[in-house]
Amino acid sequence: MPEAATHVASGKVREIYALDDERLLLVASDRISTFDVVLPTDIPDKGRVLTGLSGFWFARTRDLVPNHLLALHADGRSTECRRLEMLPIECVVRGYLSGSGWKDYVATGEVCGHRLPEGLSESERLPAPIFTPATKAQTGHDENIDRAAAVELVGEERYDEVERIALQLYAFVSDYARARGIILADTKLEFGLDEQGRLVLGDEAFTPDSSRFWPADEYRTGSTPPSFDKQFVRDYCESLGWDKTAPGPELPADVVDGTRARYVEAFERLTGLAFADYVARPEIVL
Ligand code: PZK
Repeated sequence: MPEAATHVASGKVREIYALDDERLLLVASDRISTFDVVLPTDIPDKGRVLTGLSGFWFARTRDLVPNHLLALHADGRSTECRRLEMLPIECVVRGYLSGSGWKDYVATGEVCGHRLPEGLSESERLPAPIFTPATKAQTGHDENIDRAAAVELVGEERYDEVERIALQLYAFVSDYARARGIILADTKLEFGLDEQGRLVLGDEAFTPDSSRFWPADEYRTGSTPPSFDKQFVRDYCESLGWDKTAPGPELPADVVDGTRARYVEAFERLTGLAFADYVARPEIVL
């Protein structure tokens, strides 16, 4: 990292630094969170896998929407990005009924104002993907909101634009992943505006941390399908009877190795590239 870079923000597993007025440095760590708690044990190369996947999707979706990526650094885990004015909503697209979408459906029959058919099961594929915005909570959990609440935050024209673009992005990536045996159940996107007020895709995109990836051959409804990347960690944590409050448990070597292998497998299946080649030359994803 350059000496002069000043720290701007911390996510649970990522950091942002300012390079200058126009550019940010995003650094993806190897930290992993489960049940909303960051664990004390790193997963080697996790930050590289997420950075490489994000770059891969940014390169393949630029004709749908411009994105903030300026450069992928040789370390494979840090990127230079355009500084944007971020929109104050999380842009979630759901193709399957899971997580908070499932909870809201059970309670109300709706998700973010989308009335859904009766009798759907947990993890069921939706008749069509839906755009389900959420507020950006500073602390605690994002709150799902309906169209009217999101329009209050970004305006009607911008809302219609992010909904249309987010659904197009989901359709492109979910088709791509499905052809490689991976279901993209849902995904969270963040958009910003450039100096001209044009919509730009920011943050990370279509990574295991921002999306639910399920192995297609293990997919079933009626429960939560195994997570492509974090299932070993979740199973291990459940086996301990840990109460899911901080601090989380340290992970044994076999759980670390198995989880690292799952991240690398997700990268290789989705991109068709050898992860070792990415580590040697990160720009191959672009
Ligand atoms: C920005 N975040 C959330 C992400 C963190 C925090 N291109 C951009 N321009 C301006 N601001 C942001 C971005 C991006 N991306 C995103 N906070 C600010 C966030 C990753 C790590 F610590």
